[in-house]
Amino acid sequence: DLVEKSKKLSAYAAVDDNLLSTHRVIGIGSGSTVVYVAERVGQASNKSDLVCVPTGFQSRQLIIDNGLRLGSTEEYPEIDIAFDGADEIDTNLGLIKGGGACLFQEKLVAACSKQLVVVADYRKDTGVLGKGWRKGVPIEVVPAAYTKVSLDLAKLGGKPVVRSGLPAKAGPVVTDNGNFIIDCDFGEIPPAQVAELNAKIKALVGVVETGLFVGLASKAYIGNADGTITKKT
Ligand code: DER
Repeated sequence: DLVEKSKKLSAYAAVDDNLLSTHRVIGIGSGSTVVYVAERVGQASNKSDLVCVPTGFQSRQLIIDNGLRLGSTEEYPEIDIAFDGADEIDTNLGLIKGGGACLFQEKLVAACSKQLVVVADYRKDTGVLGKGWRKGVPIEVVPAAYTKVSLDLAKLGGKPVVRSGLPAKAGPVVTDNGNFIIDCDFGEIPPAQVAELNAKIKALVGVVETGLFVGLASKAYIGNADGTITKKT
């Protein structure tokens, strides 16, 4: 279908344009679009020289399934280039991430990387964060703190909802790091206000990380329904 085609289009173009023979340590993100990134990296002629750092269990499986060497953030705190998906992308390349509940390790890999290239289908190119098809900013919280953080988020003007594991699992989603996810709807967040909101959320006791990625993405490849690609820097 058109969405799936645009995911593959963006991922292949991003890897073909940006993965250089000088790159050794590659960050691999989470979600359905990066499946094509791992596939394309797995086709690289110098794949045996590469080591790939995952952003969670699903990402780890993608690396293994594509015959790529697996590394960790502990071993490789400096990454040459990372490829990852996004839920929403604004005009400043600010992102909402975390739809797949992998945002902590995604932000850790992004912070370790010299450059982060985002790959996405056209539904993500919202221009302003908070307009997307998923509701809210994903926030990873320590389970013991989730009710306290929910109260604090409401005071910040948000509408917090703990992400349920249903139908797969009764009770909250538990992340690869053993934490909960709160999706908090703040409505539309103008690009100029994303950094401030991120800082306020991050300062709350019990918050591990937010799905607001500010100043981390260096490029974005958007696959369009008509088969073209929009490149943003
Ligand atoms: O959780 C994330 O941030 C992932 O990157 C995810 O949101 C991207 O989703 P998709 O590539 O499956 O659309």
